[in-house]
Amino acid sequence: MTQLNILTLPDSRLKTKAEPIKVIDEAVKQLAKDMLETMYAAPGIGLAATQVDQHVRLVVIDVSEEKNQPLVMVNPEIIEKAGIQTHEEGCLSVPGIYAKVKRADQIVVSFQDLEGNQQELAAEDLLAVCIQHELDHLEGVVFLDHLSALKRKLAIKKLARA
Ligand code: GNR
Ligand code: NI
Repeated sequence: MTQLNILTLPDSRLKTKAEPIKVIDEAVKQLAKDMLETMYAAPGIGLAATQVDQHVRLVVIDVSEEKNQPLVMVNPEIIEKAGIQTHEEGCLSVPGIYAKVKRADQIVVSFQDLEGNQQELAAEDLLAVCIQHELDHLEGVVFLDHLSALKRKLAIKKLARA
């Protein structure tokens, strides 16, 4: 069991843009495993490598009730988006803060699995929210960045008080 340290705001490393993964080697596989353990322990429904200070394009997700459907995405890219949904979001890197965010309702994401096979996944509802939230982290973006300046300011104040 390896639980990784999760960066929290206002840590500026959360603003780092992640680099593509060129080779899926043992280190990448170990990082994915450690990220899954860290996500389940948190607990959370997703985790991006950025949040554990590894600036590579790797995310792990499990939105299932039973926590038995891990998804590992290497170099994920959203290739289609449709509709709009509003969902209350939280983030392990922004503890204790929750806010409604508007995102696409249906997406198609293309990625490589840990065997290097190219995959495409169509997602909607919470899974689509989570994928978009995790891909944002790889760009150095957190959900607060989607809020109005006023709401963001209030959230950051609340975070600072805690
Ligand atoms: O655990 C998490 N829950 C969550 C709820 C609504 C929208 C997005 C998320 S992702 C979050 C874990 C996290 O911070 N991933 O980056
Ligand atoms: Ni997050």
